[in-house]
Amino acid sequence: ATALAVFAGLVSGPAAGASAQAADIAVIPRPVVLERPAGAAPYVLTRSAAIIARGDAVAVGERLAEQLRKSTGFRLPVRRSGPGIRITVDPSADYTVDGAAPAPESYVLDVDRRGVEITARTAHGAFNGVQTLRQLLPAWAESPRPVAADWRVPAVRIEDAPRFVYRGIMLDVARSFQDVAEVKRHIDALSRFKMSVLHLHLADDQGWRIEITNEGRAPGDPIDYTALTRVSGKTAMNQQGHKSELGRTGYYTQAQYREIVRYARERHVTVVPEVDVPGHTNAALHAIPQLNTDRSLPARDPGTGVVDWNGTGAVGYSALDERLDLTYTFVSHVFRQLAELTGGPYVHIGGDESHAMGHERYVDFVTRAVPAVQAATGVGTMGWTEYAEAGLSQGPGYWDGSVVQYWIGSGDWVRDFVAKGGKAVVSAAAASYLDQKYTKDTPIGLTWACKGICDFPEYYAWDPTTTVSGGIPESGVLGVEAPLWSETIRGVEQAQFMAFPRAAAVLETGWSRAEHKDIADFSLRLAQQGPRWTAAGTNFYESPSARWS
Ligand code: TNX
Repeated sequence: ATALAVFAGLVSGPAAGASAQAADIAVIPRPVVLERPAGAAPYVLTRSAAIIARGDAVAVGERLAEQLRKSTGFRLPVRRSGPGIRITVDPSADYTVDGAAPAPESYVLDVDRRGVEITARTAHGAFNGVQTLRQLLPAWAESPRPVAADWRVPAVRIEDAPRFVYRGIMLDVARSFQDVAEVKRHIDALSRFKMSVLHLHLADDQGWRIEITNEGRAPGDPIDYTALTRVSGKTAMNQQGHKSELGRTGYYTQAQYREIVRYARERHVTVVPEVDVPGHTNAALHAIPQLNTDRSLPARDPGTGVVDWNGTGAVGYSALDERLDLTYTFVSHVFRQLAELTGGPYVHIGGDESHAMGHERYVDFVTRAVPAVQAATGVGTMGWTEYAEAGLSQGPGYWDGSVVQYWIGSGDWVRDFVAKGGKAVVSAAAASYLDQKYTKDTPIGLTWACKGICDFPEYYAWDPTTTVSGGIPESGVLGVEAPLWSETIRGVEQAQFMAFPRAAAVLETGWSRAEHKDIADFSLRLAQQGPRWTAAGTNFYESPSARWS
């Protein structure tokens, strides 16, 4: 609380002025409405406190209890009635968010001396309210071990709803593997900031990370899918040109992958699995001989267990053969299993940087592969910018559930894609890539996207409707994402160092209203995340752009 006094005089409100957040309340992402009733006393959580929940609120209450039992050492039973922290999920709950009808993920949170009240129409809304409550408690609330603290929650009224449903973070576990426990730590640390999508980049040139079985193979399909992980689960990025250690090898069994999906779902995070095709496919090509023809581009020998990489970011050298029927058999089988394992609304087919193929061959591939994947999975497809360049000839039905993920390139194609009914997820490399160095002195990371300083202010100062050149309408934006590529990044602590604080900036961009975004206000709120990350054991970069408390 000492640092709070220092900042109290410095709080500069957002453009809206009147609703500036008080310095001792520092919620990220910034809620739509936050009011402090004058003179109201705080709620104090004590040893005898309980969490009150029924029906769909019980699971949300149990999640909160799990964390607070660890940090407070209190028993915190989840009960059906009584005083304490009350969580209500009711599809017809009567409340408004800044005067508007409640959107699906919305919630209201009231705190006064008598207790805490979180009300939402959906469990996801209540979960969001709980993430806000965690940030109203002292930082020690994030501790994995009991701490003696003054567990007070300031009296407040919050009304909140997200601007976009898709607020994503991508982990590249292909270049360097992260195991189930590491992925769970990412889900924990990121869902605190209301991340709603975890995009897993599961296969690339350097490795294949998800078990695919031969079950349900199409008649006559000669491929042994188990070779994907048996061979390419043992390869990873090498360190050429970098100080990084060797990339980590490994893969998820289907049971482990299901465990990730279950863990994510419990925290209202949707998993979007990506297998990158037709480029970035060296790992598949060298595991499956039948995919190699004179038109596929070279499968490299992993030899030492690492795949060569020239250190400058060589990509786009590998490709599936777009003329081969078996290519589509392969793609359909892989994505059908992935969709079944995931149960989410999208599969991501990658589609980036198929440089060696040339445009025409690439368009032929996408034109045939996308409908095949949609038919095999029954869910929507996502692809990187380039896939918009090929999708233009697709027929009826194609655009429903089709999402383009903008990372770089021409805005024209993306705008056209959206105009036809597709949606965009915006993750412009220069404003959201978590693998880029913060400064030239950052010991890990790449530098190609983000020249000079690539710190949280740069990753905060953008809007998904204007970042794509020419602009896209708000209704065409599904949301935002911050991808964490791992050519140079090893394991969860290094990943957290690159993600925080920048991921918090991108997730606020996905959640908060554009007119409420204010870098001075954000920097003050961000500074107060420092002790929370420290208490939680989450690594972060102490950016000189914030005055860490
Ligand atoms: C470009 S972004 C890539 C990735 C690399 C990344 C490194 C995109 C769709 N493709 O293959 O990992 O740059 O920053």
